[in-house]
Amino acid sequence: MTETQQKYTVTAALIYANGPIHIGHLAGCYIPADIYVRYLRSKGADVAFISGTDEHGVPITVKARKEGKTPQQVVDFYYEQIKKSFTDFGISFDIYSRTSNQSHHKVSQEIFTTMYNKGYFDEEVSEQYFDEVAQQFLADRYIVGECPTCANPNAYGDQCEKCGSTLSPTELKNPRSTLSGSKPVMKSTKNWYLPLDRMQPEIEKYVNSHKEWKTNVFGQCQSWLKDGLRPRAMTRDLDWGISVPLPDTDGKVLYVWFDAPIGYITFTQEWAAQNGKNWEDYWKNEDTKLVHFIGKDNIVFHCIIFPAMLMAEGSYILPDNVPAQEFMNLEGDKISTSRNWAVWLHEYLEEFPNKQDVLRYALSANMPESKDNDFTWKDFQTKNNSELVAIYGNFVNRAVVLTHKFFEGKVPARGELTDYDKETLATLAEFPSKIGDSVENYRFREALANMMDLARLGNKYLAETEPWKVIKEDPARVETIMNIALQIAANLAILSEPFLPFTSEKLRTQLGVSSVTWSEAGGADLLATGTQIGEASLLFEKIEDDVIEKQVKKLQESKRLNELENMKVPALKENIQFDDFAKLDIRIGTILEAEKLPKSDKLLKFLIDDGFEKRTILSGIAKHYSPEEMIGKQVTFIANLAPRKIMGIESNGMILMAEDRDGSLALLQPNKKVWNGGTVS
Ligand code: B3M
Ligand code: ZN
Repeated sequence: MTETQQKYTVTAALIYANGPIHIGHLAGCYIPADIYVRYLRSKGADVAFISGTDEHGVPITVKARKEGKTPQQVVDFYYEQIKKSFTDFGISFDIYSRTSNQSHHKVSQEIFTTMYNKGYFDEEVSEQYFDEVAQQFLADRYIVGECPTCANPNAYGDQCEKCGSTLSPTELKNPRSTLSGSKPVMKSTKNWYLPLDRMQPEIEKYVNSHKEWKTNVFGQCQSWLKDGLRPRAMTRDLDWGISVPLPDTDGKVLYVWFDAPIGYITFTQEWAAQNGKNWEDYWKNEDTKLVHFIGKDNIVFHCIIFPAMLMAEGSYILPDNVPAQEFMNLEGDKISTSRNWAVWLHEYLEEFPNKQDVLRYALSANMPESKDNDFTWKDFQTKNNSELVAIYGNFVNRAVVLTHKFFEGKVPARGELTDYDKETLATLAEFPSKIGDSVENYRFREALANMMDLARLGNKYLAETEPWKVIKEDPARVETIMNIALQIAANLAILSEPFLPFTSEKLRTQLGVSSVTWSEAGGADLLATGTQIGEASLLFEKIEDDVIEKQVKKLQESKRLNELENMKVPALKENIQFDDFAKLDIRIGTILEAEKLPKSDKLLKFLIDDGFEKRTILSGIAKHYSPEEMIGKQVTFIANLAPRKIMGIESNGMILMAEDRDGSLALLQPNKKVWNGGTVS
């Protein structure tokens, strides 16, 4: 089989359709997958790039409950939104489908049945947590408790998001139901288990035959294997999901991690049917390479559980590689949907229309390949201004503008070459394989840096040959120089396509380069002499400080609002007896005079008509109320608080205020005017 015919099935994780997508998703899975696929296509490989939404499981039902919608309404909404974001950012899936499709239910049930008939499931009655208030078994994310590994008090029943360990509900300490908050009880139920323990030797052999996997991936598999695999239930007591294709299984569905990866298969079938292909070529042919792009939290499912399912079923190829990424943080903090600490793709596009490539670039340059990484707006700005504008954009612009200036926009002929020209062309020739090697080995940051080195080569070439000076004495020499510069630009248009597809397209249109064939790149004849090139158009534009500051402020504000929303009311004080309360003399009075204390920014001094006489009370509310607005107001105050001297003034009582969650104060007033000196009880 020649290299150009190699078949690839490349998948990108099926994200839960329970929220919009953010930069962490792009950087952690979809951009690397898209770079890889665009590169493979450019090399002439036969690729099926498959993805879609995961529409089952507890994450969906939890969201539905929270929003007061049905699970179907939730997935219908987010499927469309997520799909649109991917299209907007140029993620070039061949199909983007969904696991709630009937076709997928059918395929999942068939695979389950095949495994069942081959005796691959152990039927087991076990005690599971049950919420008596909600009358429901508590699988996966319906239960939280303390993580046995890292003591995170909010670990889920299937996974601790803090330390990444995979859990089962019974391992949690102090479990509580996320439905009702109540303490769950044990109740027996029947489920079907995949005997990973018995399959361990086979799985171990498979994993060990892939020493080339990324260290983070291989390492995580080894630690699982070392701990010893345990049987894992492939069914759940839930009402949302794919029904279990066995008799008497009402109220049970397939485990979401059983059906979700099968989605890759279903969607390939859907795509093949729509495009006159044979899906089995992509899943049942030993020569096809199956590659799963995922985030690190999904490693065990793709490297151990799904391969075990495929082995059990028996007729499928196994994943050839699972290049998992670590996490992308945001401004030094973990991206979090619940805390609204994220840059959402649909919001980004509203604020930076047509700047998809800038985000793709910034995320690729910082891609969390081997460790978690951080996205900051400042770095985003630097990547744009000092790299895309100053290097890529600047080079292309100079090449195009000078060609128009000297040669009316026609590609001049290349004459005799100097040593420096030859050296430059030799360097140029190395780029396709250099970038390609990095991509093939899933080193995307390195690949991107190599691609930018090509733009640097172009800039250096123009800086050293100085066509703007040479034009006066030796116009023929400048023909050669501009020819070479334009050939570099044309190469850049092809070789940057996997990373910057929108820019590449603009540049190809500008230069008249029609194909993106990797094998044509590296040479100096991409542009024929005499070709008319288009006018220079700006590929990137500078992003100013105020634009970046606005984004940082927006993030901080959303964090602040979120903290407020999640704030807990202060704990209750100890009980007191009625007699204790009766000792307080609370009264109503009217403010006659109010003034600021000159040396304090907090205190206001009030003169109050308390029904007997006039009394002075100092109150620390100057930040919340002006003296003017207090005059004439009725207030509630403690009348028998022993006098206190504050800043040399005697205060006789205390005005009562309610404190809001953000610390602002509200005056407590009777809701109709009462007589001054009226008691409160
Ligand atoms: N839906 C988890 C996630 O969205 C899960 C991935 C499934 S991939 C088959 O991160
Ligand atoms: Zn933990």
